[in-house]
Amino acid sequence: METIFSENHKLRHSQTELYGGELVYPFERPTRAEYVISRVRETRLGPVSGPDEFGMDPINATHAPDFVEFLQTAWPRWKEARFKGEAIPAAWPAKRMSDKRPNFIEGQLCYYALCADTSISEGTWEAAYASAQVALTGAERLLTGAHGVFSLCRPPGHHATADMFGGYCFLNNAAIAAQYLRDKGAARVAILDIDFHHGNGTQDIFYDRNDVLYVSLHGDPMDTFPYFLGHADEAGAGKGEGFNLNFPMPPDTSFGLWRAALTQGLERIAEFDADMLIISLGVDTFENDPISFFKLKSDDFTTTGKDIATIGLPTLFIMEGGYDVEEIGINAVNVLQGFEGVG
Ligand code: Q9C
Ligand code: ZN
Repeated sequence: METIFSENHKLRHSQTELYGGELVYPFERPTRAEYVISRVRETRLGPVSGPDEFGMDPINATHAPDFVEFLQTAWPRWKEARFKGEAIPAAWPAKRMSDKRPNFIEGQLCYYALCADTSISEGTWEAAYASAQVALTGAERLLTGAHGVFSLCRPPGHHATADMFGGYCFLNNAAIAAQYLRDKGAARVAILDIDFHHGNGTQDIFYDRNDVLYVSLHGDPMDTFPYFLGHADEAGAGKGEGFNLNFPMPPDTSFGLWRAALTQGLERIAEFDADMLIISLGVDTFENDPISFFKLKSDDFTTTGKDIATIGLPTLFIMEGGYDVEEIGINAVNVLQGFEGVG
């Protein structure tokens, strides 16, 4: 399987994450992508290519142009305002407040943030842009006949909505890729999100549509981030009703329960008759992940890839979460090798 990868991921090197009342070194750090690309090379998964250039149009097809312009300019504007640290949002248009967009950069930062865990820092836009191009290049490979391709995106994307960043995400790589496939002629695209966290951004972007099916397996939002979306009764709206399917699961969920949800999700995708499948590939379901509470073991990721292969769709794997430990490389590549029938 071919891997698409950009060294520009390194331009995202924020030093601060607000976590448990402290400013810590972010869990979403450059070594994550290095663990994964090292494992891709070590296992000789296949060729590694840089991204092609698709420009801004496919980004603006999914995201609000004012939000994209904000992301592009946020860091220089923050510096101009002479704040000492990285740009961390700390106010919200909370219950019964105004939704008017403020003028000052700090106000706009809060306006476009979904939470306070994700600092904007130097190079963030450039890395997010490159990550989206990596996803688009993977999508293009499917259109030209690839059966499986791996877009090693960093930063991740599935928490980003059309007009909000957060949860370590800025541009929604999977959504951008899905929209691109639709615009280039795929009639129906399915997104299966197996990251530990619910992909609130992806769900929100496609919630009222019946041409993109969103299926997610994740930690119950009653117990974990993103807390305010991802419940089982969120089924889609309008003509999108029935095209959103959530499987929230409790703390300590092990592979047996998780795989039963996977099987049901894959059945729904087969019934949907998708032309192409996008996997939001988070490996933070791993038992030793530092911020998550599922109990998958490394071999379970191979089984997951095999299960995904059974529905026989051209599949684009897009990297999402998975933190701290070297096993994120092993686990991500296990899914890909399982899919290819190697593991
Ligand atoms: N204690 C992805 O996996 N952290 N993002 C919130 C709550 C948010 C994870 C902290 C974790 C976001 C792509
Ligand atoms: Zn995650």
